[in-house]
Amino acid sequence: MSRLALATLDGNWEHDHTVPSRTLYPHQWSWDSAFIAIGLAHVRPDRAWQELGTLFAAQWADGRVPHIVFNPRLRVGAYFPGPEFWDSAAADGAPAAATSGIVQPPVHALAAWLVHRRGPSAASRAALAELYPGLVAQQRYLAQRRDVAGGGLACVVHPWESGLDNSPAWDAPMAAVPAEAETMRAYRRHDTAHADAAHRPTDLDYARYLAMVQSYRAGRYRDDDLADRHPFLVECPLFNAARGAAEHALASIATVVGADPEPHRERAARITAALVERLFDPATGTFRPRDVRTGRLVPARTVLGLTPLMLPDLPAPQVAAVLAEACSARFGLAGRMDRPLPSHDRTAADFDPLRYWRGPSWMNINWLVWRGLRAHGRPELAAGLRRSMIDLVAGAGCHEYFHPDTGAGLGSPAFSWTAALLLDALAEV
Ligand code: 9WN
Repeated sequence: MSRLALATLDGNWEHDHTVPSRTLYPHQWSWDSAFIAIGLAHVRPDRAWQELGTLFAAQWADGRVPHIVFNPRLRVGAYFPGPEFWDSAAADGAPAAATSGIVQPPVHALAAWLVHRRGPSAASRAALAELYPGLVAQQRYLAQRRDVAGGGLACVVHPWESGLDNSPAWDAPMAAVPAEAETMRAYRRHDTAHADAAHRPTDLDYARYLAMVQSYRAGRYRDDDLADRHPFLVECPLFNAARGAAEHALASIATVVGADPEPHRERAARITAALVERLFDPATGTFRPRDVRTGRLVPARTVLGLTPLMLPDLPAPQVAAVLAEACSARFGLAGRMDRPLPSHDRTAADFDPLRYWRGPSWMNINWLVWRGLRAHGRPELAAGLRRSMIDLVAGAGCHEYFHPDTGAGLGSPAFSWTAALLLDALAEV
């Protein structure tokens, strides 16, 4: 199995980065590269550092790490929306490389720390020292430019920033974004040429995705006055838990590179407190995204609500609540479980086992929860989840996502983060 994973990563290597998938996603993606680096650390450590280095070479002057770095060698139309749609060159502080203007969950500091920990050496310490200022700037950007509500949490301005594009979590806030499916007649979607359209977001979803990019792009991707002019502003539990986990990782990195870990610990504590304060609903015992435009928590109970478990300092009552939700029939976590966690509540009326982030199981989310279970001293549950992840890939291969009941592979068949995180799961007992 590790041979298949390695072959998948090697096959997706592209001169200085790894593509998530040769067909569907032929450029470099931000959080994919972090997960990929975690896996590469086991088999190709030099490449792990190069992966992160290439991504951070495209960091914007304001600290944002773009969600896509476009490969200039590819033909126009290799992915939609491509560099011409994003037009990053027209924005202040954009790098020389063409990129998107939005971000993804900041899991990179955690990745850098894990890559180093896998094989500490003079070279890994030098790599950490080189990345550290960029990782700090990434966090500063999110804290200072994206805290639209002023409560200590960063907003996502687009569902693509969450990484869980068409999660039912975004249905309510997306409904307020004016757009019509017919707009898509003017464009050519790339995803539906390579994957089953019935598994992908709909044309109406895509029309709204484009409208949100156009709104942000019209302001040259500036973040001032977002509350007055942007149609989608949501505080996401996964995105903010990743920020907190990043500060914990930065505290560890700081001790290696000779910086002060204390400010990172303080920020981590503030993020965890804000997450509990703003996104935990005591009535249902769940973490849910907050729509900043309406002030309300979204109704859907998705797997996003389990991800704060990745925070080592999550308070005991919230740990207990997340575990109760995870072990309920909604998600099915257990010491012995047939399939990993689905992306959405199995008991919900809109649970869809085939459509992208609306039901299928994904390795990265399961991996994040697995780490959380270990951090919070639940080895039995962690072992059950790990076994289910390994069995899934053993049965279906390194697919992008999986049918949550049958385990059948869906989406791209040679997907990088599935391969990378499998390597990590295999290595850590
Ligand atoms: C848009 C690359 C990316 C992942 C996301 C996943 C999907 C893109 C798309 O693919 O999003 O960014 O075209 O659907 O949702 O998490 O980073 O693998």
